[in-house]
Amino acid sequence: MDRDNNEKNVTETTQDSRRRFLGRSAMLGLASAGVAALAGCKEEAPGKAAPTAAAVPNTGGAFHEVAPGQLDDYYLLSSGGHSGEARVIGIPSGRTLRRIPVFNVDPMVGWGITNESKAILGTRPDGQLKYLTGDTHHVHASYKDGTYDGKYAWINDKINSRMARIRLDTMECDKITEIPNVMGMHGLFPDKCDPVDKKINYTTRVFAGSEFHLPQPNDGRDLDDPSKWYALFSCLDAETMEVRWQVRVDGNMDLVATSYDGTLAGSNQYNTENAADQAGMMAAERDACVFFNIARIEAAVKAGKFTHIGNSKVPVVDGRKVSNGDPKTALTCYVPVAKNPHGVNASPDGKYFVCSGKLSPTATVIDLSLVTKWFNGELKTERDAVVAEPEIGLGPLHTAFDGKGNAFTTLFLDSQIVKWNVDDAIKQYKGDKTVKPVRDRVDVHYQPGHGYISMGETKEADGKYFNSGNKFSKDRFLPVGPLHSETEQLIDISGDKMRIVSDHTAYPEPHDAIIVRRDIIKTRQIYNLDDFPNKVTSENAGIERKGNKVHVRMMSQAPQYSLPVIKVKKGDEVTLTLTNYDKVEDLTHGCAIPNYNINFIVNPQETKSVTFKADKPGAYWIYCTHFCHALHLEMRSRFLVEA
Ligand code: K7E
Ligand code: RUQ
Ligand code: CUA
Ligand code: CA
Repeated sequence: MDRDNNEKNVTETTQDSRRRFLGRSAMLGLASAGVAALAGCKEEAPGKAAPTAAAVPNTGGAFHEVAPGQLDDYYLLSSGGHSGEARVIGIPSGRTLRRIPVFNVDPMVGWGITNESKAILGTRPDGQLKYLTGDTHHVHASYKDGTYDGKYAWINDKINSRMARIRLDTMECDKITEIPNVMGMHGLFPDKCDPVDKKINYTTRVFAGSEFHLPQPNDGRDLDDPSKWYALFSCLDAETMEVRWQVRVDGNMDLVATSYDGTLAGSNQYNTENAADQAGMMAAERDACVFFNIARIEAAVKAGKFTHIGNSKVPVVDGRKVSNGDPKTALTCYVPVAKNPHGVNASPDGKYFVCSGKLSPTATVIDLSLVTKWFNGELKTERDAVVAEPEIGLGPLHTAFDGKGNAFTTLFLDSQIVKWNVDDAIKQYKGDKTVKPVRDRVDVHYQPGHGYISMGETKEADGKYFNSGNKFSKDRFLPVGPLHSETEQLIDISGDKMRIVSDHTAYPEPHDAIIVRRDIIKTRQIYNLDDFPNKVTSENAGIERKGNKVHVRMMSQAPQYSLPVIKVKKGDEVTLTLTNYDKVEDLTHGCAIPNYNINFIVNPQETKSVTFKADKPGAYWIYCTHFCHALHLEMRSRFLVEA
């Protein structure tokens, strides 16, 4: 389908496009059915690494199908957009395995209801949650030796500028940090090793950009003078999640990428104009990718060359161009890239960052060794670090890599994924007119945002699957009212030609995700009783009163709670702590108290607590919400509130 046709697609009737796509998929169906019959259904042993591209036939076969009872090859860890959550999906099946509440409230888990989750989310002085909203876009996991170590993933909240961490052994959020002095915290990326101490070949920092510039401090000053506002780049400690330092920049920051050698982090900037309106943000012909020299920034912080903003204790160093004129001491380097870029991605060979043009039909390839040369005073201009700028199509957003020298970029306006060869793009940029970097294009349905490849953000990029996260599904699924599901399309990229192998629905609206080989993630089967300092034991179980504070300590073991009756007085402040003594994997119990807005689960050997005011006299049946036993419905306890 050519570009004109595609453009028209966006507005043509459902009837027309439906017919066209039925035709297409019928052909695809025939092709794959034939080869599937010859090749049989390919299955892999659990824990085995994905097969190499050479072993996978390009022209069909059902290798992406996961038969009943079979396990997926990969975990896809996805953001959930303004649902505020994270999601875990099996690839290639597309089956949803888990939804992880992060910035949202989730009554299934009790996230935002239990004391433990409220402590992570943050509360106001009256004990209510500080925020009820979140907007997650980017998920990236911790590294060791240039690949995932399966320990953590980080996810952003663009609305309230928070960074959350998810433990990958329990798939639960364990820390959230609100970043000071920034708004629109969007891109994030962990580092992959230390720039100075080469023994640290794993993640110890997480970087965050910020999209919106602000009066500093944002306390009501300078409201009418946006020219004084600015944005900050932040570095968090991967373990403590504390903000270590911030860098003041010119312009804004969108997404973030890091180099494999730990020396550089970079962020694409679409508002180098520092404009406060849309026309202003599109004024310049070129914007930039700003690079941060991590070792120099940390040396500057150590040497005390920083300031503070308002009440924040975080050291802030100056990364503006005016203060960084000499490359040999500069903390930042602004490499000009095509207009209003969206996305910056690091190639798995460690050599390049690619920024997409968004308002330019090009991708800009930056050679990291040349950025380092610039910082050493050995490169004439920042722009000389650009080694290619191939024309790839309209509305390029995000780029992923197959580990075989090819880049795959989502084209939002063209509704396509374009595959292009990085080395050929570089040759073309040098003047070789015979090479054509673009290798293949495939229509996706429709308007792709993020695209990502199995293990594509690691040195183990395996070039097997590309997931296209499409922003509009239009006619792909049964209509469900004015709000449509989104489409996630899985594309087999193991051969020369891309091939869409399945459509999956997505509840709006996931943005970025990563696809992690399943042998990397090792989840716990049950919790450890002793990890919970407030665990209930046979010694402390029961009801303890101190004035009008009542502490109820209860245990659960299928199909019973340890206390059949709990009696309190109206006006008491009740804390209910529940420890699940079941040891069987997945033998979870729920705990709901009607009319009191209490609902949470306790997994095997886990402890959780809730605190609330017993302000309604009467009898309330505490009941188990999570089907646990043949006598699950009988698993109840009387909560009696005396008038
Ligand atoms: Cu990563 Cu959606 Cu936040 Cu692009 S952004 S699509
Ligand atoms: S009852 S196992 Cu809730 Cu209809 Cu069901
Ligand atoms: Cu315990 Cu259901
Ligand atoms: Ca711009």
